[in-house]
Amino acid sequence: MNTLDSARQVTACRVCGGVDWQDVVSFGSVPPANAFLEPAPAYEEDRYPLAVISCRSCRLMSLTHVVDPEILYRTYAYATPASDTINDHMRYVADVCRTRFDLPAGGFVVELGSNTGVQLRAFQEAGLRVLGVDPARNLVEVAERHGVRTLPEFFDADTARAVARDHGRADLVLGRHVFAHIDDVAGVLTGVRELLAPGGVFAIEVPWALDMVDDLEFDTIYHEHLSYFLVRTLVTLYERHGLRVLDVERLPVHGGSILVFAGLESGPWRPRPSVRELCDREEAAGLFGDDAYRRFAERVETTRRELRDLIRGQVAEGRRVAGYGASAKGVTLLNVCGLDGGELEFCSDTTPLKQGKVMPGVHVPVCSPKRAAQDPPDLYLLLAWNYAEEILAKEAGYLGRGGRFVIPVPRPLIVSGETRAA
Ligand code: DWN
Ligand code: ZN
Repeated sequence: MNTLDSARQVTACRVCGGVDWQDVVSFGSVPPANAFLEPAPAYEEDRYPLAVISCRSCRLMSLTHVVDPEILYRTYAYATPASDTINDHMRYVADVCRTRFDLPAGGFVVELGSNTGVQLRAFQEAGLRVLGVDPARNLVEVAERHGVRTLPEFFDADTARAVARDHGRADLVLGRHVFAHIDDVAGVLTGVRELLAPGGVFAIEVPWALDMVDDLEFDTIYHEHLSYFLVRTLVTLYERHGLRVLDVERLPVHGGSILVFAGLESGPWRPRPSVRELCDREEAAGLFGDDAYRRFAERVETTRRELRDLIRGQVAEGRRVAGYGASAKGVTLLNVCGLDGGELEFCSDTTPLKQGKVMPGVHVPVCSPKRAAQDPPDLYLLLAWNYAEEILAKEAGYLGRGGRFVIPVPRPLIVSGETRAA
């Protein structure tokens, strides 16, 4: 298939309609990061251009191409991992959403992109009524099995109206790491407006573009992530759609995220100082001018080269290297750094859906951690670096036996038992 038949090239900015774009980075053509494949002697894969541009009017960073979401999400390989870090985080999100804007006891919570329903279960346990909306049929099945009612749909204005009609207005609409995946943000915000109760709150968690630029998290650039948001860009977007940003909290998950609370313009809440404070930090970091993005692109090039040279050097010296965590970021990192099955023997991952498959583009086989532990490599490239603390603690035995990890960003860093103890 000509892959461009199933991808749309972005012309006008999805936030402000602007057409004056700065080119930021371009990684050539790459397969979708969650398109894991059955092992085969040869592969034919769809690849799509992967490049980021920045709107000079509102400073939305956007991908240049939008892959058809039916291709990306109907069957989805990313299921919320069994991780203390993410479980604790989800409990925190449930608490903060319940308390910060007085969510009524027994209120109604709708989550977009609810995956296997782990986040919603935290609300259920607190006595709230919940409904998930997620297009991935394989994940909806899991959520339903765990007692979380979930519609197998993309969230849009029609879905929102149907939910309001069948279940009533929502006190909280939540979208964790899903809003940056949406092309038609206007349609979704129309739906949110129609679904929210008058005093209701719309909360999203997205990677913060300032953290992404500062910490050089270029591996979070893949086809699912259409937008890289600054707080100020979200303020602009919401204002255009009858919503108001009320509060923003920085959180460490996924390399630095923001939890952004918003309400209806006509609602009872007023913005808190955090909104202005974070906009000021973005301004101070120079993110409303071209230079910051030019510097980002230069630094990305340096890290790409350093990582490739480091890993190839280790292999040339006879060391065995494998990946740890077949994350979407990891797939991107390997593809854009030119590392593949020639360098990495395998990649260990806890997700049953990924085990036994090969990683898109680079065809590194994915195996279970148990299998990996039977024949561990000399060096693990930590492709799930956002869980570094948890993973390094879990792998203390491996480190103690002389094993090492490479944390790839912002600059490749080798961690051994000794450096960790120091
Ligand atoms: O926005 C998105 C984020 C939030 O989640 C999505 N578009 C897709 C996904 O991105 P990701 O795949 O980069 O997410 P994670 O959570 O960083 O992926 C970690 C991977 O590592 C999972 O496949 C599970 C695996 N893992 C592991 O093998 N051992 C994770 C932990 C904690 C472990 O100990
Ligand atoms: Zn714009």
